[in-house]
Amino acid sequence: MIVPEAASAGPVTVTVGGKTSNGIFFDFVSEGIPNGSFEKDGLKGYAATGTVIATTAQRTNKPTHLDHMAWMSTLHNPANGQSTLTTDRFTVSDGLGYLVFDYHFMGSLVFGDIKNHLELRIIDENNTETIMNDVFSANMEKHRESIISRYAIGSGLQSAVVDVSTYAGQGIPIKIKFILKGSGPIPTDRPDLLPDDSNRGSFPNKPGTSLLLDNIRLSGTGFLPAPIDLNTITMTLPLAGKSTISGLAGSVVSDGTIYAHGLVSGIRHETTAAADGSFSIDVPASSVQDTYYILYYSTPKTTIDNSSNRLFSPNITLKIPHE
Ligand SMILES: [Ca+2]
Repeated sequence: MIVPEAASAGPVTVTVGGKTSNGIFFDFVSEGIPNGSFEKDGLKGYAATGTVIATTAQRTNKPTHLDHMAWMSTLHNPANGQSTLTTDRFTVSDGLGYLVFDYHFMGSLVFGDIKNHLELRIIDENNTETIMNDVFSANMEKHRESIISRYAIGSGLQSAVVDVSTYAGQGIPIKIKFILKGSGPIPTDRPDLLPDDSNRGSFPNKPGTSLLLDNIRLSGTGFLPAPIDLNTITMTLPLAGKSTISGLAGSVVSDGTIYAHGLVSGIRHETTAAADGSFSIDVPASSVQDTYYILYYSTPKTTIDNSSNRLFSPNITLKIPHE
C-alpha cells in the first residue's frame, strides 16, 4: 500500500505482483493543522477551488511565518466568483482549543458587510458545515465602500481566532474551510459618484477580492491584541518630506513590532517598540496634501522553535495633516 506523499489526504493504491489497484481516497487525519504555514510543497494538505496558490510575496505583502503563504483571489470572476481553501482533517489536542491564523484581505471594489466576502466554516466528522460568525474583524468595516483601491493596501495584516475548544481532546476529526467571495454586483447608486460620472464603477484596475493567509495553528489561548488607541499617538507636521509618528508608553505591547503601511504608496515601514510599549518611527509625509497610514503592531514571538505565536493587532488609519 502506498500512502500519499508527506501523509496528506489523497488516493491510496495497493500494488500486488506489479499490478496497481484503483486509487481509493484516503482521508489523512493529523493532529493539529497540516501544513498550516504553507511551507510544504505549496497547498499540500489542502483542497482548493477557484483561484488559490501558495506564494512567497504578493506585491509588497510577505508571509507572516517563514517563506510562503496562501493567496486566494476572485480574479477569475471579480463580481460573482468564489474561491475556497479547505484543510485536511485534523484533531484538536486537549488544551489547544483555539484556531489562530494571520490574514490580509484586499478588494478594489467591496461593498457592504465583510461577511459578504469572507467566511470561515468548521466541517465536522459528519461533513456538516457550520459558519463561524465574527471571525473576521469588525475593524474591517471601515474598508467598505472606499473609493481608494484597497487591492494594493488591503486591510493590513491581522490575526483572527476561532474557538474550537468543543473539539479539544475529543479525537473528532474536523476541517476548516475558508471562503472568499467576489466584490458583488456594482450598485447603481453610490453617494460618492454622480450619475454622469464617466468612471462610474470602473475605477479599479485590479477588480475582485483577495485573501492572504499564513500561520494557521492551534493555540491554548484565544487572546487577540487590541488595536492601537489613537489617543496615544502623536505626529510631527511634515518637514522635508518626513513626519515622525510617536506612541506613548503602553501604546503597544512591550517589544512589539509597529507597522506603518502607506495608504497610497503601499510601502510598509516598521520599527520595534521599547520595553515600555512606546515607539517612534519616521515616515514619508507630504506638506502639500494629507498623508494616510494604516497602523498596527505584532506581539513578539515567544517560541524558541521554528513555530511562531506572534499575533497581529487590528489596524487603524492615521492621517498626517499637511500643515
Ligand atoms: Ca508560511
